[in-house]
Amino acid sequence: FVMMGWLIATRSARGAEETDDRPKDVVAAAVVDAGRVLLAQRAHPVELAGKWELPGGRVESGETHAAALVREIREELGAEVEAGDAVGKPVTLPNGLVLHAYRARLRAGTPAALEHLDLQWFTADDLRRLDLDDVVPADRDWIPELCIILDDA
Ligand code: DCP
Repeated sequence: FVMMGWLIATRSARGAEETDDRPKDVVAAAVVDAGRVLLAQRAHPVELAGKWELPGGRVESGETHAAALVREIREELGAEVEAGDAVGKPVTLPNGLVLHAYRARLRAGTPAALEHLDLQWFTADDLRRLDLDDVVPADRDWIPELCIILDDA
């Protein structure tokens, strides 16, 4: 009984983040179609709400980045994509999560804002005009490479 009490006490003393043994990787999709890239406006948390991001989410245990990207876009946008090459360099967040962006091609369906405030297609010129304050901080470094990708498209 003493042992059980100790177990319960140490488990509940730990924060939720320390007991989170999921992979630290987050994947984000640069869906490019007709010379434009799809950005999604975050609904949460408050500090990121209203800011544009490449849609995506956390990789699950045993899942490849490509599979996570396909799953997240299906869940968040209701569309089917195929994952492609990496975009830019991975970005490490202060909380230890590591973000990886990949190009993605639409296979089926029309993206819809199922979990975001809004979706918008951006040309390279639209991206250059975009105020970086309106972009999720971690995604800002990817904007120049996205412009190059769109200029080449
Ligand atoms: N993130 C980011 N830029 C992106 C995508 C994600 O900075 N283009 C960050 C925001 C969060 C973390 O990555 O800190 C996880 O993103 P989401 O909340 O979108 O992912 P999930 O829905 O998978 O997270 P959870 O399962 O924790 O709810």
